[in-house]
Amino acid sequence: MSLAMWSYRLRKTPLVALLVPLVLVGVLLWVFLGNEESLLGLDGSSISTHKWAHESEKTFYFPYSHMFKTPKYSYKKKSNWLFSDTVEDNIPAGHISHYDLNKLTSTDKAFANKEQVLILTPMQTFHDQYWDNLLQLTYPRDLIELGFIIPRTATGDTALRKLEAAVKRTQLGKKDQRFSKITILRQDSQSFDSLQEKERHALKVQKERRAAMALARNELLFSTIGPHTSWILWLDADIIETPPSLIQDMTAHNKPVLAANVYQKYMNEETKKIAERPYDFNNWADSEKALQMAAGMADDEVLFEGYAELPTYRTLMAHMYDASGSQAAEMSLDGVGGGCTLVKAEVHRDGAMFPSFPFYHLIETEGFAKMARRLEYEIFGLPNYLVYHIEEFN
Ligand SMILES: Nc1nc2c(ncn2[C@@H]2O[C@H](COP(=O)(O)OP(=O)(O)O)[C@@H](O)[C@H]2O)c(=O)[nH]1
Ligand SMILES: [Mg+2]
Repeated sequence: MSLAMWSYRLRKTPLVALLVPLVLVGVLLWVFLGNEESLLGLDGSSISTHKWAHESEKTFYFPYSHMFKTPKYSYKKKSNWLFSDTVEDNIPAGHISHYDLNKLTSTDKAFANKEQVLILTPMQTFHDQYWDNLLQLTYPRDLIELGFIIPRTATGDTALRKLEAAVKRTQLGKKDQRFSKITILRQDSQSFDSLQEKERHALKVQKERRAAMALARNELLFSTIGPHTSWILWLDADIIETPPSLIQDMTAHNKPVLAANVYQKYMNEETKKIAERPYDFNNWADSEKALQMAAGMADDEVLFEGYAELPTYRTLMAHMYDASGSQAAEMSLDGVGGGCTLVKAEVHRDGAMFPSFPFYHLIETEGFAKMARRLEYEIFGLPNYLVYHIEEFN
């Protein structure tokens, strides 16, 4: 049909002349773009019936099209399919990830099931022995992610420099010896620069210091936990000796929260020999007396453990060590420390965090234990399974 003819028809019957091409365009759009499903699975359908993006992809393209080379998915509708192959908002491969949390396990066979472990360490000081101990763990490193949070202080700067050097050495080494991922955060919240052991443990600074530690732990946890994380191992930067099979041993107990017994090796000045003493008193089982003390406290008061001026009569795991007993012996706990404590990721995922405020008169790791209990998770400790805190000379 010539152009003159079209303009004649258009004048005579404008409606038909306009409708024909419009219907044609409509049909073409329907053929090529019909049946688009949500790529992000946000269309309200159940996750179990949800199709993976590539399964529901119905893209038409001509063989000479550049579309063969471009990534599969786009947030943008491909309405410009005919004249332009370039889609501005391309999504790189792997950009959309689906995780079925029902299939994420944390079991007594963590190693066999290839369960991923996230080791989290708030770090004020970097100790070579901490890193060496980490490297001697026998759980496969491709199943281990590491996360650190370092205070914004002068000691933190030094720790960061040393940590980065250690990370570089390990991650540039043999490929199969590398950790699967390492995250280093600088702390956003307040920190206490280089308090000496005595000052640090003085009762009057506890509430502030432990509140700051709680914030640091939360920042670290919520920035690093992933949808693939099965377990979280809280391991303080001054834990310098653990059994090589630490992760296998602790996961084998299959407990929601499980604390190892933190001891300290020190030089006994009298015998001139290395001796051992209990270190972490935050792993405890409640007592009637402590519950009564808490009941009589003002809302914002916190009950701390391990202070003579506040006798709680709680059962301290640190004092329950029996050298002749089984390493696998368990005891039920109500409070935990963060020295070496294994947590099923679902406990944190369900919302158990480290309160920086008095929670049932408890704070930080002990408050976390209380919160986990309120979420109906059980908490255990291993009185005969020892890990060692560094000896501090101050
Ligand atoms: N991010 C961060 N970590 C800290 C801070 N203070 C201590 N830490 C780390 O937190 C953990 C526990 O602290 P620490 O002072 O050893 O407590 P203690 O063992 O209970 O006396 C250790 O790994 C420290 O290196 C801080 O202000 N910020
Ligand atoms: Mg310590």
